[in-house]
Amino acid sequence: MANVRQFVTSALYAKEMPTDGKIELAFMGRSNAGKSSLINRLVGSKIAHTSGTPGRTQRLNFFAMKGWYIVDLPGFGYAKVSKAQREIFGQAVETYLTTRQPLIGGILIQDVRREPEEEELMVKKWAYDRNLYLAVVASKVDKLNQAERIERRKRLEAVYGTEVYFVSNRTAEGIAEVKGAILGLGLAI
Ligand SMILES: Nc1nc2c(ncn2[C@@H]2O[C@H](COP(=O)(O)OP(=O)(O)OP(=O)(O)O)[C@@H](O)[C@H]2O)c(=O)[nH]1
Ligand SMILES: [Mg+2]
Repeated sequence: MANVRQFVTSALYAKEMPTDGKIELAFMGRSNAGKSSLINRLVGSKIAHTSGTPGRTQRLNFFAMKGWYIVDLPGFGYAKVSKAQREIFGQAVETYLTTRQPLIGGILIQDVRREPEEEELMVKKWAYDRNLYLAVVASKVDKLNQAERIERRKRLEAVYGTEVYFVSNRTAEGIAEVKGAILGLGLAI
């Protein structure tokens, strides 16, 4: 199949987004959480730009999978871009998440060392309210030792009230499980 596992387009407004109606899964999370890195790991090649500078992804980036799209969203909670700019993409993301028809759910990525904050809990509420799929992924587990992982898993699963996938985009630990969850939706990568 042509154009699979490739960047397709970046968009802010619905009129710039794909019109073929194929299913979309949104990758969401705080800036620098590792959204783009996770996409690259799942796909097995560097299709999404990653950066040590938070706020790198400032538009909704669409990547074609086999019959569906990964949508890499701008990270929330990023303070260094201008307020006006933040409002523009914040509004665009909100409109996308609340109105987009092909969107079946999201992957919420957070740094395993952080506590979930208001935005993460809002994502959970969004999925619940819209009756959409949500998988929670804790990234950067390579930064923790075994005892810390056990403690963080307990904590994060209690806060989210659901299983949390523990991954390292550096070592690829846990990536197969996230891939399995996506495959379980009938979506092939
Ligand atoms: N050690 C470690 N570093 C990671 C991991 N995942 C991402 N990083 C690093 O964290 C930084 C941010 O990763 P990105 O994937 O660009 O994060 P993002 O969520 O897409 O960020 P924005 O596009 O700014 O919203 C980069 O320097 C990555 O190399 C991980 O699992 N382990
Ligand atoms: Mg990114």
